[in-house]
Amino acid sequence: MITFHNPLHQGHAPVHEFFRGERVPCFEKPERVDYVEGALRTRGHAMVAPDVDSSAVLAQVHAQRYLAFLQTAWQRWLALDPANASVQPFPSVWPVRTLRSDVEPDNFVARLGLYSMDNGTPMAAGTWAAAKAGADAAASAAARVALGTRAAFCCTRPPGHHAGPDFMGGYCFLNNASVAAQTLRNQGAQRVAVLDVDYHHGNGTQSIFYDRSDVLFISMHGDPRTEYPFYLGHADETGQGAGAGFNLNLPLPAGTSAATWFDALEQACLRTAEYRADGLVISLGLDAFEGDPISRFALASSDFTRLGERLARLSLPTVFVLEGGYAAAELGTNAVNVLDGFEQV
Ligand code: Q9C
Ligand code: ZN
Repeated sequence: MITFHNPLHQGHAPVHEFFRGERVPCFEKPERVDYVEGALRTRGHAMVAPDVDSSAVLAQVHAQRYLAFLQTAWQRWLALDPANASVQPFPSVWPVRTLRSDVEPDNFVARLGLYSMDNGTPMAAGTWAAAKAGADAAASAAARVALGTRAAFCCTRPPGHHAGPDFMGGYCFLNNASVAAQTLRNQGAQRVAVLDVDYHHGNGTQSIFYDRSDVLFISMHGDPRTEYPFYLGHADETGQGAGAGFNLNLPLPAGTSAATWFDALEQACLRTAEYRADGLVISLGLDAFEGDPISRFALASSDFTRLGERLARLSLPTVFVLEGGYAAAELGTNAVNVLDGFEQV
């Protein structure tokens, strides 16, 4: 399957994140994509550089002031103190209920809080460049599919599905799956389904399309009562306004078996067919894997082949976008199993 890779992903290499108050090494690390690229090469998949500038479509799915913040964040961080070059910025204050989010504070760390949902999304010097090149790869994959290629894979990090219209979170900065879906729409698709199979609810993608009927969002994920992102992803979130009925959440308890997971996938596929989608975006998180260090589903590597086979049977132009998955050494096998399963049907 033609794969658009991210030539700048290694520039996004924060060192640590927080876990229970302690600094721990980042789970979302460059080796993840190195493993996927290695497996793509070994198993004969073509890899090409992005050939589309996503700037215009980014402005359709993200707020302009958020994009401006992200693009200049590292410069502003260094302007506070040149020694910050070797320090990771983290937010420490957030505009929760009753506080104002319409006024951008001048203070950099306050602004970081305004544009963050958590303290789990560290930045580094190359974060903007990496995130932007990833969005370019997503736009490129979607544009290729819009031109008639059956399917394409956007192999990128940082991931995207937790990033909302105007905030980062969950290791995500720019919502690559939304960029892909919006690109399909811009290039002629009437109804695009986004199916998110990452272990974590795709809160950002849900929010971006929540009031729209031209993009159906479906997510199968760990129940937010116990799993990140905690504050979105319940079954009663079905869309609003014109988007009423075009959002489907399938939360599953932590510990859910592969058999039950595939029952949920069946529901997701039936809804996609009923919607009469003419384009499909898969938010391909691989953290439903039994070996994932921060997630609690139980898919085996062979189940990813089965996932690809089932998705192929939808017979839709399909864009795969890499999301999470933290069992780094197994990511290559699991990602390429999905693609090969898809292509074998
Ligand atoms: N220290 C994606 O899979 N919490 N994001 C991790 C472990 C955040 C996952 C806690 C999980 C975010 C794209
Ligand atoms: Zn995830």
